[in-house]
Amino acid sequence: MEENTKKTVLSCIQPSGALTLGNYLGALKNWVAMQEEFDCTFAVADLHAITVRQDPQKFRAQIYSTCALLLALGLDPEKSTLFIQSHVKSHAELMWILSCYTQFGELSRMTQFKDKSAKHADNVNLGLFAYPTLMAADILLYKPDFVPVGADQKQHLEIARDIAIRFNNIYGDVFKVPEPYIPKVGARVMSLQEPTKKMSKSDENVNSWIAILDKPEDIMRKFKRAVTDSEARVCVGEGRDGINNLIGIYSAVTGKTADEIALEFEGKGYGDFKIAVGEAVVEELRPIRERYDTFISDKKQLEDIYKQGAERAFYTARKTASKAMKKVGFVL
Ligand code: ATP
Ligand code: LTN
Repeated sequence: MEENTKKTVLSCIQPSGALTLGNYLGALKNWVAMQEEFDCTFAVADLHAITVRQDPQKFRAQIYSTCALLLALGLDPEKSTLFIQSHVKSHAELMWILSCYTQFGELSRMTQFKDKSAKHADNVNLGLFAYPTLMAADILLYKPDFVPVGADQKQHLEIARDIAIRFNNIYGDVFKVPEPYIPKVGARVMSLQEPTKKMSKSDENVNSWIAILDKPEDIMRKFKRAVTDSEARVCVGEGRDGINNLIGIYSAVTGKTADEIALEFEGKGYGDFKIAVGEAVVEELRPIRERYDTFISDKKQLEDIYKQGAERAFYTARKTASKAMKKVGFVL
């Protein structure tokens, strides 16, 4: 009974590399918290990940690893639906339909497309361009009330909303128009080496990002090397990107406010502060790493979980995809 009254949530993450502290604080930590209050569906977006080249063996390992990590973080298959995107065929199916209701112009304006096509100039493929339409299909299939994403994905969510509204205007009430759910604290974690850029697992400089599964000594080393400024005062300030970022991370992990942090480190140098941030992050991630080891070593259990998840997801997705196709005029 209670289930029916809960608001619904949908989000996905790409298995495109080692997940970072940015992914964790900006997105995943929130997913875990949300499953208490909402009826949640979460997917590993493998279809999205092949918009850039993947080595098949590494890719397969990363898909398993992402599933195990989501479970280690605390996603509970009893409470939430957890599945692999490509296992539910409706995503690719609805994407094609929606692509006929997505305009070339609106996709051309996407910041991520501009960034990624500059970065992979030798492979500016149709999938990379159409990426937001697949994301719209992911979302609209499940009629969620909220879609938690980091700030960098807001533009894509806007397109999903625009497509839904456009489709509904023609065919009636088919899709729910979802709301973004962007966490306030730790919403954007920046690179430890170039703090004006977001922390990204595809950054070639490994010292610029922390992986959730990094060893404690690597985490400490990366924080000690983090770029700051010459002011040597632990407090938030305009243009002090490095220190602002470290304060943001410390705040997201400990729950302390920026003012409390400034007070705690009054009269102390950056060296002490960096060690404190490193230690707080190590302790936050330690239990996750331990649980990950258990999940990744039991393939059978992992398989049972994602297969059951796909069955549950397909039940909802199939209904929405069929409704959309019927409205367009397909013979079903
Ligand atoms: P890539 O570096 O390959 O572009 P990514 O690290 O941005 O990938 P995604 O799979 O695109 O990872 O993002 C997964 C989720 O994590 C998204 O909701 C995104 O907004 C969030 N996220 C990614 N990086 C950060 C960051 N530095 N700070 C906060 N949230 C982030
Ligand atoms: N593009 C997203 C991943 C993603 C997603 C989604 C997020 C794919 N489909 C649907 C929310 C809802 C990203 O985080 N890079």
